[in-house]
Amino acid sequence: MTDRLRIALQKKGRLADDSFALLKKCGLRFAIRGGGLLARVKNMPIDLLLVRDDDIPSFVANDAADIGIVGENVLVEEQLTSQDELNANITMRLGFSRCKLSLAAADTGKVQSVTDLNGTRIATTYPGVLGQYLRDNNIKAKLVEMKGAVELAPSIGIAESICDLVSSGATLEANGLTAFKTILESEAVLIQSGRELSAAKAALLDKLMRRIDGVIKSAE
Ligand code: PRT
Ligand code: ZN
Repeated sequence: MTDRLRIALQKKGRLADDSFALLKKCGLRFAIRGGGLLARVKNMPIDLLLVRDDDIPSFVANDAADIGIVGENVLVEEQLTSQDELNANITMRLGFSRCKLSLAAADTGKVQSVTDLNGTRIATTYPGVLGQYLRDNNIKAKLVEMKGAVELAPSIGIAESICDLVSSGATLEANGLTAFKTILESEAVLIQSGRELSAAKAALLDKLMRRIDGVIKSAE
């Protein structure tokens, strides 16, 4: 069993660059090259596992990584949809990649607010979070699960509204949609399982978390 601390990170995408930058500000020296799944930190016993963001919660839960950096939206979705209870929880909020998971619809359509959702179809890539919201609010609507391009669903006639991530709002606007309800606010988070780490790893993680905290505070 390796005694290097394993951190799962998004390889490429909206979380990747800020995750790398945060770790570099914490003093980790590493180089990300195309292709590889693994990057070794040169000056500390840490390995970076470079994966798709969707795989990060299960990597942490299943002991392929000790900690991970992922969007809270992805963690919560995994928690709500995984077969067994997911052994991965937030240990620190990181303050970047902020976005909202919002319900949105066309200004001209029949859905203008949450009260109009009963009996309609909602397109989403977040069936777990949306399903939970609908159950909690006693709304009976049909989920249309998509893998992407959710914002096109109303115009192609497969749903009356959508539930998707929003940051600037430009995508909604470009598709003639307006957000009418936020069901989850998200940011990048550090996640960890409930498993105990070796004393050496625990000490290193403690040091890393204090540095992350310092970096976040100095940016405020
Ligand atoms: O390849 P991989 O699976 O790793 O990446 P991915 O394509 O699944 O995810 P990626 O890189 O797009 O996003 C990673 C994480 O960034 C998300 O899980 C969120 O936590 C966070 N994030 C922050 C966002 C956004 N902002 C965001 N705006 N993720 C996606 N979007 C999309 C949104 O789905 C919509 O299509 O951007 C569009 C809306 O953006 P605006 O600015 O037009 O509102
Ligand atoms: Zn993804």
